[in-house]
Amino acid sequence: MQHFFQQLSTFLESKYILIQDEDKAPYLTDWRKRFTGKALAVLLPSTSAEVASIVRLCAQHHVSIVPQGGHTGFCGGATPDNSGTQIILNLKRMNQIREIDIANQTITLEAGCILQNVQVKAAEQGFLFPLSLGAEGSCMIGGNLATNAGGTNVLRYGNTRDLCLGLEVVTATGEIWNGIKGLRKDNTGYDLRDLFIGSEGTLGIITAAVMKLYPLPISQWTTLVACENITSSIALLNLFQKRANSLLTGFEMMTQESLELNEKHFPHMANPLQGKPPFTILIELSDHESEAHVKQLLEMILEEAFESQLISDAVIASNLTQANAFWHMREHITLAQAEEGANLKHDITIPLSALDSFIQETDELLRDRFPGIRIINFGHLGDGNLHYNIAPPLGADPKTFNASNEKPIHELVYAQVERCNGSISAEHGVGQLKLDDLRAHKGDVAHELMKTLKRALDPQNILNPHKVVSI
Ligand code: FAD
Ligand code: 2HG
Ligand code: ZN
Repeated sequence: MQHFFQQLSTFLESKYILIQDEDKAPYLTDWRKRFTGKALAVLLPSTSAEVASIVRLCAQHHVSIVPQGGHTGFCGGATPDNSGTQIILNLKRMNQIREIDIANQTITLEAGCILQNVQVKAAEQGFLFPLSLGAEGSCMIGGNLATNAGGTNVLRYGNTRDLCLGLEVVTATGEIWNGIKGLRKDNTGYDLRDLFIGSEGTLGIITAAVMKLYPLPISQWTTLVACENITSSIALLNLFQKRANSLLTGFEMMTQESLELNEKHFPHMANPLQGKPPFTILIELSDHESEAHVKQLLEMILEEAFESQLISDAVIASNLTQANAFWHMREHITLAQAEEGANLKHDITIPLSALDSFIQETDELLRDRFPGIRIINFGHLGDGNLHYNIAPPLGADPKTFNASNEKPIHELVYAQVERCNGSISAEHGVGQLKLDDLRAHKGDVAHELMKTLKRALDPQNILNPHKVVSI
């Protein structure tokens, strides 16, 4: 590899080539501490041209590349394998905002921009950048695009894919595809942009993107409501969709069991609703007219919901601090699970019409077969996206429990997902975690087509091999 490093040092400063164990260590383990790998080196380029040179060099020396952003992904996509022969290409130094186009309502930014910084920059110009997720303080736009991240605003603004108009990508042969266009219409053949979005670093390296901006809402109102069951929660969603339409920007669900776990680890985050309701729903309305308008609308819908017995209690946040506290309660469930120890995640989507039967049946099957397990079920109900996570029985050692039960639990849950015509990955992607599950659930035709694309775009299989699909 001496020749490889010699050539590398001709275009990348040595301080951006990390080869010492202590320098590489922070890049080798994912946020969940679920995956750890080894790497030949961690490379930190700052321009698309440097990324392209690295890819060409890797292609020449048959070195495979693991693209990496904030390393907050849940499926091990950004973690290298254990061979010690792969390089990690971390994009964090590519963090420039290239342009904010006011008239076009777009922002052009580099892959290493941290999501929260983008939201702040957009807000400074009076715009909303609607992508929002718990990891926004450390995940990066390139990672968001590569995973097609979802988050809490999908109901109104769509997934990351829906927010993207153009991309710049370094291909597996080290060429730069300049697709940096802020166009809302462009029917010039195959959509290359959509091919790279959600490909988790297996088809190309995203170096920059043009993303949509929206006007900042004038007023937002947040409320927590209590529902007895999932059927009334969905009826409530439909009521809000009918009465508030595009003003509805958030509709998140938390079961009592998931909030109990939250309170155990974060006691200051107690649910303000009375009587520990089975389902707590967080609803957000955003308005461009006036504060009075949206408040009145919210109160009117809640009144109708009470009268129709869809809800039994409601607390409207009286100020921004309280609204933030409601959101923190929702977002801390993931952190509470991490505090509790290793858990089994199922990031699934189910058609809303099948959600009730899915939850009732799957809960029952799991509790029968794995007595004492805790079902930490919460998520983006407005999108039919559940984080249907399983924690071991109280007192059981998570690692021991998972070692013998992980496979049968996944099989049971995914069989139920299949029965309901759902998806085994709503927003977190596939990475290395769900490689086998994807093969089993995608269907042969779709899986073969994915392999055909991978072979065509990355014939040497150097971009994130054995993630998403194995060829
Ligand atoms: P990484 O983890 O670094 O990488 C993810 C994948 O993308 C890997 O396969 C990697 O190889 C590839 N990749 C990274 N950068 C590039 C690039 N420039 N070009 C090509 N490939 C690249 N996800 C959601 O969808 N919704 C949520 O609500 C949500 N909430 C979260 C809350 C918490 C507390 C945490 C820790 C995570 C959450 N996530 C959520 C998961 C995660 O934050 C997202 O998947 C995020 O988009 C990953 O971004 P990242 O920069 O950390 O990517
Ligand atoms: C969320 O919606 C994230 O909070 C994390 O997608 C979900 O912890 C999880 O499983
Ligand atoms: Zn989520």
